[in-house]
Amino acid sequence: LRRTHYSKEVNPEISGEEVLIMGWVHEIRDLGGIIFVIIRDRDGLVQITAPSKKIDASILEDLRALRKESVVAIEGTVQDAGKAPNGVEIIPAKVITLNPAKQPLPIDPTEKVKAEIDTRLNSRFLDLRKSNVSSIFKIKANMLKTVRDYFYKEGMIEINTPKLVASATEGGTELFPITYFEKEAFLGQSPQLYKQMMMGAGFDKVFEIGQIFRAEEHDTLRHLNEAVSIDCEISFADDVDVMRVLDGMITAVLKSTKENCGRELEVLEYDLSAIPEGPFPELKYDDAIDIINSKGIDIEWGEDLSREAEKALGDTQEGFYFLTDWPSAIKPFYAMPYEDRPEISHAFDLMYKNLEISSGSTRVHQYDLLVKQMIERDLNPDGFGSYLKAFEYGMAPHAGWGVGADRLAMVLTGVENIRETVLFPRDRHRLTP
Ligand code: ATP
Ligand code: AMO
Repeated sequence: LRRTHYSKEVNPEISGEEVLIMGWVHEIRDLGGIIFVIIRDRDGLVQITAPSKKIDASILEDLRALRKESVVAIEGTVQDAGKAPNGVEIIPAKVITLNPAKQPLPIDPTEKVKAEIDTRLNSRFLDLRKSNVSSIFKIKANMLKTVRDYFYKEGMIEINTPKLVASATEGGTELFPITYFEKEAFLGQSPQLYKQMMMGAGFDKVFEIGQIFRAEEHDTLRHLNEAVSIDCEISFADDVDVMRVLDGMITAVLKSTKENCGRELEVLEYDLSAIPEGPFPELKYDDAIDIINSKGIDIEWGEDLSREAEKALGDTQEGFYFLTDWPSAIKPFYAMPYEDRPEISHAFDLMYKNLEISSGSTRVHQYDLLVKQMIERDLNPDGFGSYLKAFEYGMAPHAGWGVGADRLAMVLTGVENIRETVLFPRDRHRLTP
């Protein structure tokens, strides 16, 4: 028994041919004189049409015995049919159930009955059979491929750094502690320290696409406890240089989504907004504070943007924009302060409306300044020995950023809840499936 065609390959061009398709029973309509069965595979739907006068009684019986979401193989002849998906139907000659689905189903993949996201996630394998759900992951896969192609074209080397680590990297978010034999260890929050050490290793330009773990207690539509981060680090570069690498990457991703994922966007009923060309607009932190204050939101210079502030600011911006020149005190120890105005740093965030997509900066490459900045943030330099060592023996000046891949996928698909962009999301309450 061997599949000959995917559903999308069953089209009027092969009318008259014998085919064998395999997939899931999407729908059964028994009108007495005629039975319609819709079969679904990864790529779409195909209709099986069985007029009782023309078809063997035993085949009609097999069709009537089918249950929704069972896995089947159907052999038959393709013929033109205006009203069917793809403009063709299959007249069945053989119907084989490869694996029956238990009934009733925990959720309805045809979406006649809508389910809440929690119910859907509990039966995620079934939920993922829906084309509007799988479309998100096809777009995300295309995004990751485009990102990789872009980095390779830019001459960057792909790296994999440890996710079992000995210390924190990002202030503010919490770490997940684990037991590492007789030592305490943590799940990595960011490849930050390792990608910087690679600048000391002379790799010049590196990138990594990998999991990050953050013990964020709060439950929002944009935070996960396990996320995917797209990280890059470039030697002999500053914040402005890496901002151009970043907006170049975002533009490449937007273009390729429009080019390669038209069908998926259609299924999602999402019209990807106009693709920005050239450098994205920049807004200084100082000016952002003025705008936010002018909207009646009280926020002092030096504070991080509250959710309310991000929203008010986002309302005044179109699409992607950089927030630059952040107060040094609210940026991590590795961000480079301005020489003439050390209270602000060469650090930026990339925003899409009110959603933070990326953070980056020119990094501190001088050992003494790095240690000073750690101490100012109540971090003990002793805990960073192997990282700091790389700054004593010839560290190239460098800059870089990290993009939340799942957040970027939200922008590409128009979904409001970050959980929609992750196959098996990990949030404050969910550790299974
Ligand atoms: P980053 O990756 O830099 O942490 P982010 O987009 O995750 O960026 P945060 O800085 O974590 O954003 O938080 C942005 C805003 O989200 C905060 O200023 C606050 O309004 C809200 N927020 C953060 N932490 C919490 C929390 N524990 N509970 C509720 N809201 C929070
Ligand atoms: P930051 O902490 O801002 O910076 O993280 C970078 C980007 O990762 C995404 N992100 C998340 N996405 C989902 N859930 C989360 N809990 C979560 N936390 C972060 C966001 C964010 O902008 N080392 C620096 C990057 C650098 O400077 O190179 C860092 O980790 O989109």
